Amino acid sequence: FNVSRVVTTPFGDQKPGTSGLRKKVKVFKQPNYLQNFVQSTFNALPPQNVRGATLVVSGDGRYFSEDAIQIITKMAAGNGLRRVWVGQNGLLSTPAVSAVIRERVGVDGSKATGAFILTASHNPGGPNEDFGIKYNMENGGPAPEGITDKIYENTKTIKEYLTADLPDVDITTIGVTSFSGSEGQFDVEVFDSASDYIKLMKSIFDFESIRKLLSSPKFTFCYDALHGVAGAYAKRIFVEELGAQESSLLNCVPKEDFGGGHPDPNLTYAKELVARMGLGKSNSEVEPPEFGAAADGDADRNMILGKRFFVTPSDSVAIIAANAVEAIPYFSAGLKGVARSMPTSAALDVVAKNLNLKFFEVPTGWKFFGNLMDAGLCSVCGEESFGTGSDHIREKDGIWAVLAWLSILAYKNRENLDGGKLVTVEDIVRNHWAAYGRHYYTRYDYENVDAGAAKELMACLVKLQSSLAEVNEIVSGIQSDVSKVVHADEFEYKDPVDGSISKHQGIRYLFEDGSRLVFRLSGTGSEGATIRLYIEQYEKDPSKTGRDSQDALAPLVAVALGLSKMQEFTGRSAPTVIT
Ligand code: VG1
Ligand code: CO
Repeated sequence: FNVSRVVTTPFGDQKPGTSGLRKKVKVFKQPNYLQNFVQSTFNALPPQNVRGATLVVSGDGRYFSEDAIQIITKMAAGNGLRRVWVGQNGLLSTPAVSAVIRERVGVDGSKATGAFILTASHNPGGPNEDFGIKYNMENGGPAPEGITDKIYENTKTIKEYLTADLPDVDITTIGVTSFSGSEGQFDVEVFDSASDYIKLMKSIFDFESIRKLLSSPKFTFCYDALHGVAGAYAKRIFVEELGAQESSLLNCVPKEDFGGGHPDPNLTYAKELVARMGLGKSNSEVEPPEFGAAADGDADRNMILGKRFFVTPSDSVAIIAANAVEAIPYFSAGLKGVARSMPTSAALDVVAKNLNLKFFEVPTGWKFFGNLMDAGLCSVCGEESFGTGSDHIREKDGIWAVLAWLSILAYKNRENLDGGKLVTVEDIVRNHWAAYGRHYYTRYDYENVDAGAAKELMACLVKLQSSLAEVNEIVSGIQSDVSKVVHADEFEYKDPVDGSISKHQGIRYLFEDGSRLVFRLSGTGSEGATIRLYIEQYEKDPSKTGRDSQDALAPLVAVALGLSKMQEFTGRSAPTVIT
């Protein structure tokens, strides 16, 4: 093949957000748009991660993925990479990409040094929806801010990109295709999307005990992939490996437009699962399953449900941490530490304190957990946004979280499956609250708000922080019975491993009784601004941990809306999504 230099001009809007670059497909389809970002990434990497290197390219299979894979493959050859690895049909979940970078050995003994993950995660897909691209490093984790800043700088000055005149490669068939260029050979290796990931899961969990649980007539199960890439793993893992019934899988055929749905596993968007679990409005006579779970488009998120019961993601990570050592073989030697993102509830903090574990609070986004894990400081971590994971890889992992819950259930029921009453998901959560107290928690999202208005709202909240007296006057004017604000700031994080500092990571109002209000602007949207409001209240008294969460939080919600003048700034009387 021959390599050519193509002249291009910069786009001004290629700043990576919380998790890569996400834009409407129409934006990505502009001539040279994707190429500019890919070349800017190659130019930002150390030379040894480009020349002669092995790159993984795959994603959640959304619309435009196949085109992108062909474009990136040609550019990889043009930039002197030695080989590209592609999951069959271009499918790899985000956690599987992380596992493949860390664990996979190619047919010729090669190892990967990085990946382009093609996904916009939980954002809808299709010609009129979102596409996205993100670069992951040698450790299997998202590029740190040092690299993403450099990529962005490069996108502002780019003048040319390199590409090879290769034919399109067949990504549907497993095998290696070789090409020779003036500087040597270039290979494209298409491999099975699931086998490396399954091997890793088997090394972490006791599949035999989970199989026993899933095959017990007492235990019923349901998994909804929302037509995302989790479908490429669900049948192999839950049905073939663990013996679940095929009818327990919902929407497990990956589709490029997610069947027209919004592949976000929460109570609003995972409608079918929510109804099946008896949480919908129309309560059918069919008895709901004991356990239900869903994933997002790229399968790094998870929602865990019990029969007519919702587990908040903040509780989920705390409960996994509290039970990991007993229930999951990978952790049997103990946890190195635990971590959560700042807006995630403090349920994990209480577990860390009780079990005497190292604890870290990082900004939103998985990239901040990676350094802690690489340094051996953290085993289990999570975010309130339905992200849970561990140091087995450097991404959050939706199927891992389900297997973790199934392991806990299998462990708690190890003597009950043949006789005795099943310990349910709800039992596990209520027992956890009784032991550790409960963190009532909710998040309000105001999506696609005018960007200027959102900025102003945030600026006002920052300004207000200079006078706690004024804040408390406003608070007591709205609700006389909530506790006092004792501290307010903009969250700033100093990475304990490399000392790097991340500023402006969200506005916090901390109350005397441990309650918190947090305001952030989303960094994953593709249109306008999304304001996220996080509301949390701690209840230690076991007699008061059984309340309905929206009831319990109503006074704090009123304070948050009043303090931020939400309606005044955004014109919205209600959030788009409540989780
Ligand atoms: C959101 C979540 C954050 C998560 C990120 C990526 O970011 O809040 O917790 O890490 O999405 O998840 P933001 O900036 O919109 O709040 V995913 O599954 O979209 O890769
Ligand atoms: Co995701």
